[in-house]
Amino acid sequence: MLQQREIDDLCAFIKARDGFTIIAHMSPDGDTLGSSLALLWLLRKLGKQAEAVCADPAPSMYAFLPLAGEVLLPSKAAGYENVIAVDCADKARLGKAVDLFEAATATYNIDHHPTNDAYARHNAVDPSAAATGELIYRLAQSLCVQIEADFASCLYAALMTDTGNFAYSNTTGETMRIAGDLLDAGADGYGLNLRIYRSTSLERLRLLQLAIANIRLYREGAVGITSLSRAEIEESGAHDEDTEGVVDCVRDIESVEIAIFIKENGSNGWKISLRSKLMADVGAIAAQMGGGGHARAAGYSARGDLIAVWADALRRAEEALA
Ligand SMILES: [Mn+2]
Repeated sequence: MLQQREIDDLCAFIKARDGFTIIAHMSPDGDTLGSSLALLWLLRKLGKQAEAVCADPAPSMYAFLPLAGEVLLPSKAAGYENVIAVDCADKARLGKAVDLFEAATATYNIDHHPTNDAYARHNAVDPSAAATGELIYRLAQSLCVQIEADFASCLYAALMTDTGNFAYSNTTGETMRIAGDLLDAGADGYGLNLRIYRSTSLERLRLLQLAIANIRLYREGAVGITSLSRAEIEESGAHDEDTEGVVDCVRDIESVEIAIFIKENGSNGWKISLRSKLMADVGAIAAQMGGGGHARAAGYSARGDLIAVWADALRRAEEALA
């Protein structure tokens, strides 16, 4: 857990300055968006000038989050002198927003990824936190800001998505205590659950149907792999973001310890998502391949034909099980 002194340093940084550009990571998820929007709300509550920036547009499932309409593409950003990166494990995760980071006079890195390489001038990194949202919550507490419903919903979404709806092994008592406080402050927990977890299109189900048909099991079912080509994604009529969750489908198979989903990105480019259930460290596999993540959830990119990428991922998974 982050020392209170480290949270106090972050408070002092914010109090002493004005003009903040918050940067969420590329291909944004619920934690980076919810945490960035909550931080934007917090800074404005303190009377500070602030903006939130992301290299990629937010997926439509997060468009209903309070302040979500204010997330700017890097080209539209004012670029304030103080930059705070949120939930970004390394500089590359800033994507095109990296120019704003490089141009800043002061930089802060608030994150919870164990692979974080402390790339900013100031770093507040806590791998024991289930979500970066937990750190933003502690920041609000330390700044003595009375939290309101909008802030609470953004942070609840951050915690909810990084813990798989408060179900993954990273969910701690602290996570639940914070979530409880957020509900008391007016977070729309049920509404967020409906929108994020219980809402799907028929096209997405058709996409899952294709992904499920492609599943192959190895090592007495301990390794499960599937893939989706561009053609299959297009055939289903689903959006690219609908591939989120495919890897979890594979992991849910009873015998599977390591689940792998290989998605075609562009010409001969593949994005590999990894999950493990109990023992295997898939973060280590991703790190070998220049990717990142945690022991239970990680990812990397690869080039080449599908057969080679598949065989390589299988070999690494087998090694991780050994
Ligand atoms: Mn996160």
